[in-house]
Amino acid sequence: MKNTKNKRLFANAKKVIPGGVNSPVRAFNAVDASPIFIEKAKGQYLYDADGNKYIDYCLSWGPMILGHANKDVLASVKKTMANGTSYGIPTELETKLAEKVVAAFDSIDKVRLVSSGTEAVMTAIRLARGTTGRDKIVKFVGCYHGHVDHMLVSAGSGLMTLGSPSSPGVPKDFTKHTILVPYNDLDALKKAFAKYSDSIAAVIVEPVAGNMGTIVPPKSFLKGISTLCKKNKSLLIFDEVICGFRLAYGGAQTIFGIKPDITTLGKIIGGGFPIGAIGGKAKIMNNLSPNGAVYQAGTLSGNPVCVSAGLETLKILKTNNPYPKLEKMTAAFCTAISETLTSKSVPHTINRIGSMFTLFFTDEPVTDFASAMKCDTAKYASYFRQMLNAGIYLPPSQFEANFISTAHKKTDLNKTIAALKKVKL
Ligand code: KE4
Repeated sequence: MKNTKNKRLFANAKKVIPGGVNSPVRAFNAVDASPIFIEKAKGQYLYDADGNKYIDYCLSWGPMILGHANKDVLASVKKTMANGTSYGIPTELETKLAEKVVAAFDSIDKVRLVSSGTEAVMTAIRLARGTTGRDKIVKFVGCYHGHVDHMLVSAGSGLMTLGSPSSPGVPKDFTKHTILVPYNDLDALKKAFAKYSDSIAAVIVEPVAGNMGTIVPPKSFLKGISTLCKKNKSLLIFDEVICGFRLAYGGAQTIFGIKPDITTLGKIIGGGFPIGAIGGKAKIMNNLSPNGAVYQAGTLSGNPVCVSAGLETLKILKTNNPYPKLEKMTAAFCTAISETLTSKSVPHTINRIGSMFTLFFTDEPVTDFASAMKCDTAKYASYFRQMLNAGIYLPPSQFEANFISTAHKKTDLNKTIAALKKVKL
């Protein structure tokens, strides 16, 4: 693959942007490569500055479930933009998007729109603390909920620890109320409740983890969290920023049949535009300002352009119900990936749910952060680079999820398997 212009653009970017990127993972450090710079994208394809074409399995980290530059989404955005792009004044469009989310999630009566998943999580946690009058938050090791200070915590030793900051710039005091528990470990969660029960405002969880790579927990894990929260009058927050409208039209909670108290959303509901959302029952959501005292605000919250893209995306998902086909296509694809690697005697495991999956280079099951960390990340990096050279764009980290869109065709998957057969691992 020609890479000269990509390299020049990266060198220029690094002069004026920290690390040359606006989000760290895009720098390709985890895969020991120099990033590509995209000039355009259409459907399942990306086209970089050197004219290389790629089949895209990262899909902007999840939002592009309909593929890039979907003609109906663009038409809807163009129509809205002709009337202006931001008013900072309510529009009916926001009500319509909230109505679609309410209709999709039994656990949601009301929705507040914001501009990113991080902002949604930040708001959800403040809302949980304001609603319960409690300070502690339980999160699971390996789950990522955006870069809000009190979620940037790293696990200490031991099964259940009070988080310590995982980033400079986060004062210890900001994480002293964050309790870390291993994912998929209900016993550790029980111990956390036993120790901190009446001070735990909420437990936040990715109902299907996407940030350790994909980890699909047993329903008993999620059910157990819900039971412990109810018993201790703590709130359950499902972070469905990835899962919402990805795994099903009603997200992971619809698949697992569990109703969280608060849900955070993002990515797909913006159709490729900046968005986030917090949803829950009215009795909780009404605590948000201006109804209630829990403050939250945003200049571009509910922006009509972003909302139009989200509305059209959800309309297409509801009308076409692509989920059974995405399930079938992705299942067959993962089987073919596994058969290919088995024929090459490459140790691996694949975790998948619907059109979300991760190929882990390990011979053990990946069920939590500790097992994910046993993966051969050097092998993943080599796999990434070789597949990139073959015109296949994968997430530039072992600890992310791959996605299939409604634009992907069988021929794309076959081309990908053909490229995988040639990879040397
Ligand atoms: P944003 O602030 O990036 O919109 O959303 C934060 C967030 C919250 N919750 C979950 C479960 C998430 O996965 C994310 C962000 N996802 C990452 C990729 N796994 C975004 C990619 C990046 O950081 O560049």
